[in-house]
Amino acid sequence: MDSLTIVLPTYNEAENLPDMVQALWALGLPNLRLIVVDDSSPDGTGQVADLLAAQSNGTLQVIHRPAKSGLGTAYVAGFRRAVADGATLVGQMDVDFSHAPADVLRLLGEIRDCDVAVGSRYVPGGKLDSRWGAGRRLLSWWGNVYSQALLALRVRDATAGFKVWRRTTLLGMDLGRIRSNGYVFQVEMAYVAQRLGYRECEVPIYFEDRRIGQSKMSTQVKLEAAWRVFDVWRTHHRLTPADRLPLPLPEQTA
Ligand SMILES: Nc1nc2c(ncn2[C@@H]2O[C@H](COP(=O)(O)OP(=O)(O)OP(=O)(O)O)[C@@H](O)[C@H]2O)c(=O)[nH]1
Ligand SMILES: [Mg+2]
Repeated sequence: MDSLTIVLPTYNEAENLPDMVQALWALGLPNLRLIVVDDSSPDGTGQVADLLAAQSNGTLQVIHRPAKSGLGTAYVAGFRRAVADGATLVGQMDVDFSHAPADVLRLLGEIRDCDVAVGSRYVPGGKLDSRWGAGRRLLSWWGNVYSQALLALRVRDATAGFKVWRRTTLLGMDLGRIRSNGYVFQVEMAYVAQRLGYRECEVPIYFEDRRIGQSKMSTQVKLEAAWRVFDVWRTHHRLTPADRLPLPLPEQTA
């Protein structure tokens, strides 16, 4: 039976985290574990996470990092821990309710036939919150078109951050290859998975604007991210399935 560990990166999500954890526990998944990766959030998210861990019977653990160090390295740290702890499936999602907890079940339905299941805003049935202004929509759309054109990405939602990975995919990809830390992290993971020949399946999702808390998004951040996509191409465009990291023998049947 599969065991799912969801990695939850947090920076100033003290108001969202308890509700998100409750909503995930309420899914009733038998082997669900959670890993919160908090970067010493000034709003005390780390302490909130510790309290949740104390009530979790060991099913929630917290990685505390000393300073804000970016989404990408937070996920890599969480993924490594989840794999080391034996998770067969590893999830990633935002804690601000942009990703609906119930959609975890839909991603789990899809992962049976794929190596990574991707919650996608840009496949038929997927949708962006109507509260997103024209400027942000345009940037998101442009970031996608640009990434797809440069990298010939098959996934429609290049910057998707709601995914379920097979542990064998993460092991074969070799997380040590991943260089990006901000929004380009999602693009880099999608590109490396594609170059290595992993099957990526997209599930349409509705992406809601963050419920509580301040947006940390700025136009400058997105423009810079789009520029860094070129670096992703430069670093990985020669990868082929032969470059997968060989799996240790017991993993080959996992
Ligand atoms: N540990 C850690 N988590 C982060 C960092 N930056 C963002 N996060 C978390 O990553 C998830 C996605 O970040 P968001 O800030 O929601 O990104 P966004 O959805 O593009 O932007 P807004 O929702 O408008 O702020 C959230 O759970 C954040 O709390 C970081 O540097 N370190
Ligand atoms: Mg958000």
